[in-house]
Amino acid sequence: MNLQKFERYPLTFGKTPIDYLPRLSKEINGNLQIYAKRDDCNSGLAFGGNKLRKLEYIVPDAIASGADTLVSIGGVQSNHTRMVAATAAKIGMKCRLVQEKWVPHFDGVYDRVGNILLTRLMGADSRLVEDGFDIGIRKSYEEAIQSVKDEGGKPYGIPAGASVHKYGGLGYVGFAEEVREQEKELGFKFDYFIVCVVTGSTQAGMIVGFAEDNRADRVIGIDASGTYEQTRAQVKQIVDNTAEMVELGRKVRDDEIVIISDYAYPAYGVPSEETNEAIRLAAKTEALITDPVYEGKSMQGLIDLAKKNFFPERSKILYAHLGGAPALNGYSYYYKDG
Ligand code: 5PA
Repeated sequence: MNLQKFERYPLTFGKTPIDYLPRLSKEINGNLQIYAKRDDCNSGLAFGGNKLRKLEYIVPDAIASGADTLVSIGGVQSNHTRMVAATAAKIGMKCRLVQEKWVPHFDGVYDRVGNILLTRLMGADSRLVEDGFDIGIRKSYEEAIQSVKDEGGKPYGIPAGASVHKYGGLGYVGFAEEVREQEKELGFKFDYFIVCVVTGSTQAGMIVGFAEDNRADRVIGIDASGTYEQTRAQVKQIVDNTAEMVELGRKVRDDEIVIISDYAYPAYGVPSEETNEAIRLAAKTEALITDPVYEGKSMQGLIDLAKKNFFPERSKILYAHLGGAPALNGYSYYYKDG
């Protein structure tokens, strides 16, 4: 495998810490050891998160293209658009965003706090549109690219979640390489990895990265999209493309792609009571802050699978914490009593 041949523009601090979570482990299943890889604290740029690992491999291409404006898309409380806004500010480009009504959630300040507040603060031109949830390439996104051209600018498009971009999967191949190095220092290997999946390139990158030492099927994707078929197809497409680019040397099989769809209910961006209980438990036992859209759902999945004895006794599990906490502010009513 060859990741080194790709240019990388540093946006993160470097290796992210791996933290042991003894109180959470004991609370949910005393026979397991649960750790978190803290990609939620990976950067000083606007609270960081998983998108920066991906953007590190995309920025060199954006700069080389001669663009002056990054264009991207997400929901109103998108973490991805926050990270694109941060990247644009940091590299001195403009930023145009479309933020769609992906979530049927009606908190009065939803479009003024959390991610979108930070996005606006960093100077991005963020435009709210009414279209509903879809992880694919959208008309509104293509129109945003065109609008920059019409104004004489040079746009560089980054699709939802930086996923359906030729370099979108590379960042999380790097995550797997980093974990392998950290495992040497720790003196043990992880048996399972838990990762939230929506637009797909985070899990897809991890699958390719861990295929190198035959652990691809130990990457358990917890779907938070609520559109499992589409997400799975997108993961597969990114896996195939990324495996070829990094010269994995073999095809990743279908049965090596593991995505569990049981925790995405009631809808993308809407937490269930079980999601909220998972968020509270991680916060109360480990001060680990997860959000109602993404990490709260993968935390819920981890807790439920651990309680159901999905993992053999004494398994060591690495929960990938991908960020997203700013969105909590848009959901304050759920947590008014803790
Ligand atoms: C997101 C995505 P993928 O989209 O790569 O599958 O990652 C899922 C994910 N955790 C997991 C957090 C905190 C995330 O923000 N967020 C999107 C966004 O617009 O923010 C792309 C959907």
